[in-house]
Amino acid sequence: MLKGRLEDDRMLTGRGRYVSDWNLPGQAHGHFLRSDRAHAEILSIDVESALKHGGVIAVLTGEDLIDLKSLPAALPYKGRGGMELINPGRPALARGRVRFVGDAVALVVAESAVAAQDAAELIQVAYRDLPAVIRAPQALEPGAARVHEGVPGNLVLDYESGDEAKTRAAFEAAARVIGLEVDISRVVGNPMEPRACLAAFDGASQRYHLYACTQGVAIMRNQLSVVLGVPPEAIRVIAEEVGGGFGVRFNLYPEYCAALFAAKKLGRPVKWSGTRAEVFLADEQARDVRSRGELALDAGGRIIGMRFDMTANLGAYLAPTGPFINTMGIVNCLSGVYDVPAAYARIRLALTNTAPMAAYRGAGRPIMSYAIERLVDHAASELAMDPAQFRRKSMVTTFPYRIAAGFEYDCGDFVGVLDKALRVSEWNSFEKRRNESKSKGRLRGRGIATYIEATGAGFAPQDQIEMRWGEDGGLTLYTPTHNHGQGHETTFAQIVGGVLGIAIEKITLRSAGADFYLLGNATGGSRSLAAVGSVFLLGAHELVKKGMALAAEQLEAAAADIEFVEGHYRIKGTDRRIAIQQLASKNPGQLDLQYQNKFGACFPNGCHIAEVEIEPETGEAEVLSYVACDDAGNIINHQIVEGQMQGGLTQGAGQVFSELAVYDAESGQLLTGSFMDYAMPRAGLVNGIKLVEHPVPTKLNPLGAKGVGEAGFTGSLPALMNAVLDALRPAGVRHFEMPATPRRVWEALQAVRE
Ligand code: MCN
Repeated sequence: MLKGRLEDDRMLTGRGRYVSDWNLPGQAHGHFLRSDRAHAEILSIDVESALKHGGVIAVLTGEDLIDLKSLPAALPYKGRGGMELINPGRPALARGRVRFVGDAVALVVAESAVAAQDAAELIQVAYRDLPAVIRAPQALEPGAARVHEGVPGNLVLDYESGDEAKTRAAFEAAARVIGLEVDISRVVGNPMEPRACLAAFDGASQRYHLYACTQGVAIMRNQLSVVLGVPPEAIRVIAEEVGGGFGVRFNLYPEYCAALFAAKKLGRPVKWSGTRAEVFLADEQARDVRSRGELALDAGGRIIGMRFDMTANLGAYLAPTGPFINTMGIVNCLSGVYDVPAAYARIRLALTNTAPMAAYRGAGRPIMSYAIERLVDHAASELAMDPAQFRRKSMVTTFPYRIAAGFEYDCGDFVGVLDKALRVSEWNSFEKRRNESKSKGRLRGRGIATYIEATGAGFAPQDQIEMRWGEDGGLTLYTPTHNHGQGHETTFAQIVGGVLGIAIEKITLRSAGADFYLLGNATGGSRSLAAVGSVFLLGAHELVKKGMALAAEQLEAAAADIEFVEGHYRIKGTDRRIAIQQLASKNPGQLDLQYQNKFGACFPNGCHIAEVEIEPETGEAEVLSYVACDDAGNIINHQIVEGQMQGGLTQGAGQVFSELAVYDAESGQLLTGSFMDYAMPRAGLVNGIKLVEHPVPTKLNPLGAKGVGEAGFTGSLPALMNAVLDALRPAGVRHFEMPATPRRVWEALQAVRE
């Protein structure tokens, strides 16, 4: 069995080339001056002193960048009553107004990064402060301060999904209605590598070159083409190693546009390496949705209707994918794993004076799974029913199943997944463990959550791949996706190597883009394996076919007499054969292949069960066990999938137990702008992890695979919070919002004691 991943050796020995490792001759360095206030009119910007500072080459402000277009953000669908998304636009540098703390106001370009930073401090900006709005519900209140003049009531879209009237009728007919309001808290993605870029313009070819952190070069090139107003062919985007994406490296950012503009204007490459503080202030953030959910139940306790009323915080400007993530991204599995005849969701998308919001691991799906599974759990508790049995009553059992609003689930075994999770978690003996904890003065809770995801359908119409042979018989695979921790170099090589019968060490994976482009989707939506991996599978078979005629010529036989066995073309019934690598070496270029196809969404699902123990005197919670039973269809690499699940569920635990991005409600300052105030999860946070597979292969792609990259997060967010609530309920706590930090838990317990 393969030990580790192909990419590990390079990464662990410091041979990965991240964005800041790139340098170009004659490069200058950039530093961004950022707004220190949430909302203000820019009265004047005095750059005189900065320009006089040693080493400074230029200072650019929004007015200098007037020729750049707004960053794009659009939706292919409308909202309630045909409402169109309002995009107020986002300039690369603030123009006239700043709208959140961290909004880039000026770009200083100097001979060194230090000189650029020092000079930025000499820029005098005269502001006239304006009132700021921070949370979405407040932004939507009548009379709230407007973030953009062109967006009345700060509402960019009133979105709906499902059948409102049918759902209303289901609620009218219900024996009982149970509701719950929850906050899906705001988080900062925090990849290991802060954002960085190296921007250059080649006057001879009139082409822009951008080295940047990205989850896919093709999407960044297309978004840049809109802002720069040049065709995509005039832009080259290069990314080798990217230190984590987690969704917040999917979109184009304004800093990259400003740096490219400066590089062209100044005739010198411009390099910018952001800091952790800038990650907190100016990376896209995520979640921050308030959801009021309701279940309609029949007399037997079966769910007959589900509805949600949500407000989503989109930040100060629309991030390119922000509106999608906060509409379709949330509701596409609106009723979860449940067979609910009537479902409806309304989501109001509001602008606020905070950092723009878009994707973060799960991209909307954890919002839905959290809203559903907290609500379902609450209902079970209200009805004094076992939460697993309550869920089982309403689960989808026959496939294909079209949910009331959204996709058709092609296959699954939700009840089987639930039963396996119950068994492995020793569900039935929980009371014994709870009593043991009680005897030690601790509160033990058990949380269960089911989830289902529609993994990314993909924005691009096709996924193209290419395979090129080297002289040494090595094969290079080119892909539109980008590998930044998911292990694609290993799994894609396993797929292609398996078909071609060549050792995976002979296969290299590259993101297309450095010298040519492939049409296709970036890494996102946990679709790389199921969608692009499937194209590699079919492409590899196509490549074998392509070699038949060449092999026949080589072996001096009729093509019909050739077969392909274990990496060799062989004349049937003889031992005369030639290895595919040898054939490729002898015929340079002739066995290379470009291939394309498109595979859309599929539906990974699972049931997660966690047990937590809380020390009431300190409020500290410990995750004692975590069972994740997941249906990821056929699995290519079990070790990588385990890693993805562990990473995802620990990230979810981070949001449940410690992470929270807080803006001051009055001043709009980010109060959690560093790791001193924003606590990332650590490896020991979730103990006793047991990962159980329950594969139901899908026919939606030739691998029969479903995505796993985000599943851990989507399952763990509600499972862990349900466990916390289950521990706190017997002590009298009825309502509790994330994060379950010791202080907040202690305060909640204290409040009921009092
Ligand atoms: N895999 C498999 N069998 C399956 C499904 C997946 O062997 N049935 C393997 C794949 O081949 C791949 C890995 O598991 O090596 C994840 O595959 P997939 O579910 O297709 O997800 P993507 O590769 O598209 O990754 C994207 C997903 C997302 S959207 C986020 S966000 C995220 C995540 O992956 N960001 C990550 N995991 C991350 N992991 C790391 N280390 N860093 C990030 O930034």
